[in-house]
Amino acid sequence: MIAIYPGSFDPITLGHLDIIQRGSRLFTKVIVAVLRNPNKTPLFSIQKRLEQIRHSVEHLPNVEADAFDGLTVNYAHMRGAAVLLRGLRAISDFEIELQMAHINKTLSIDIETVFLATSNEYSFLSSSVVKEIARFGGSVDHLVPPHIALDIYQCYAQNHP
Ligand code: COD
Repeated sequence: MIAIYPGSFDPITLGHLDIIQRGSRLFTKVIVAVLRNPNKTPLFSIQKRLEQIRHSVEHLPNVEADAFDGLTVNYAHMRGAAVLLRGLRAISDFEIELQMAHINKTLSIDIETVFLATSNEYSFLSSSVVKEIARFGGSVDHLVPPHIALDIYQCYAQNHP
């Protein structure tokens, strides 16, 4: 069974990677799908995010990364996926995720959303937190893979010479 793991991944964190790694043991294939979102100004381009994800999942043969536009359920149909994989960190996630799962169900009855609870050590972790720490000069070495930490430091060094 193929699962889509959709998100912004700006950038991908160890919390996301934990969900991907665990998902890769449950499904025959996991497609990490990055939304091309014209309403957001990301830190990293789609190409860069795909590169970061691909480098981070090199050791997982049944995981791939791709970009998509429009509705996630349409993309899932196009890729032959029956599951949307999502991560849950806290009650605040639950409200948003439940609403999204219900909306997606109204759009496509045959696609199920499967939630994995965050691992304890990543329950506080988000891409926004990573960016905020780095923006104020803190270390993100314990929150993202080393190659992504370098990208982030480089990005903020360029923005704040
Ligand atoms: N531990 C566990 N899970 C985590 C962690 C962590 N530390 N950090 C993030 N996650 C989970 C999130 O809960 C989420 O499930 C997933 O990882 C991705 O997170 P993000 O923040 O990168 O991505 P989102 O949540 O902003 O992505 C939203 C979508 C792009 C999936 C959504 O907006 C979407 O489907 N848009 C397309 C339009 C559409 O289909 N709309 C209808 C549905 S609303």
